[in-house]
Amino acid sequence: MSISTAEVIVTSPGRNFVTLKVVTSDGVVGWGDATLNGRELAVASYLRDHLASTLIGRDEDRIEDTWQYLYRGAYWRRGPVTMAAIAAVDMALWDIKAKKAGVPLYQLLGGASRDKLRVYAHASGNDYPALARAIRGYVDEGYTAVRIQTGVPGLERVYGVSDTAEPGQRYDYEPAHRGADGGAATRPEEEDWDTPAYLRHVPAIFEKVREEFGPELRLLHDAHHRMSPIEAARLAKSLEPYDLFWLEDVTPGEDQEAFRLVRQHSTTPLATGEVFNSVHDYRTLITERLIDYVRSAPTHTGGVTGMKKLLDFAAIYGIRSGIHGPTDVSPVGMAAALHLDLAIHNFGIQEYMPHSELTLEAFRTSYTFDRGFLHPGETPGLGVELDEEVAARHPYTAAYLPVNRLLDGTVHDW
Ligand code: EZ4
Ligand code: CO
Repeated sequence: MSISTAEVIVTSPGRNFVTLKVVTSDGVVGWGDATLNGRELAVASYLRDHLASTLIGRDEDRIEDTWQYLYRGAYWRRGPVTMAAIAAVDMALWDIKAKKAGVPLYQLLGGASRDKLRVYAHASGNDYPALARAIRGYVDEGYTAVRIQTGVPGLERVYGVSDTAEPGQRYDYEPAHRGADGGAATRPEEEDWDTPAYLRHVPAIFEKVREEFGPELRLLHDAHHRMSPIEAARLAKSLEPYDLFWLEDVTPGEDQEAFRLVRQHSTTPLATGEVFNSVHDYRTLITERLIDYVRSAPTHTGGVTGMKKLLDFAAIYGIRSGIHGPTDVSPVGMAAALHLDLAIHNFGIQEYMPHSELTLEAFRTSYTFDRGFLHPGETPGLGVELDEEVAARHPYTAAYLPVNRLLDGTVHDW
């Protein structure tokens, strides 16, 4: 048997997604996610214009060979666009293989290593009362781990804080913005940033959260790449009394050696890697044990095959998974993450930002959520199918992540 067609579907049911549909000569359909937030069409072109024709006639069962063909064979290696494109092909082939075997994908990855997957939710608020309401809502729903993002006095809009922090609307945080009236954006919006104000404010918020919610709730925080190494060290140290599950992206990840300084000063567990796209991006971080959790997602790291290489490498050093699960990873990419999470031994936690109703009308999922835990489900394959009619009703609408500036106008990391 062989691959007959490989079609790219770009759709915007609530937000933009790039999906690959692979069909075999005997009619088995496989789905892959290649969504790269704000750069969707670059990946769609890579898939359509450069990969699709090379897939036709290939044996769909040769997943590792196809991965190496696309990775080594392109000569130009790595990078977010390339690795998202490879990810979509890889996921689709794993989906097909598991459907043909009649088993959920996690069975082909070694079977379940646990019964359910602990997830963390996103709680945010511009001020403490709004944040506390959001946290309370999650605790009441059974969540055992919550990411805390707070507004900072003097800054109008801060990363990770929902514009609609009312109870019941707290899933609305979405960093990519369309243009006026929900139409196509022509350029990114801009946000402002002040590191000293942030460093003063965040520990005070965590102190209140610990006081109100007690010692057991797992607390996480995403610093989103904004600190210099010494500022990052100060933040990690100042949060130590509040016993974080992890502190994420304290400093831009491409400077791996910078984490040595943070590590020397603090025992706060560190997570990084959502913008990485291969195991090589982590080499120093992992071999020197400078982090505790790898944050890559299958969608951005060469699919199930790319992630398995990374997760196994991390496991040797006792480093665990904390797979990126924002709404800009499609339900197909989310399912790939959940099957890996269930199968690997070094699972840590899974990020969970539920998709909007509109997104879930287009992507029919079989993963399930119960009181703070997810399970990928028992449907053969990944367990997600795209309804192409719904997809066709929601055409691509340009949307971009914001650009960040310091208060004097200097461009800063977002
Ligand atoms: O900014 O997914 O941990 N989660 C994050 C996300 C990322 C977006 C970028 O597309 O940092 O909110
Ligand atoms: Co993050």
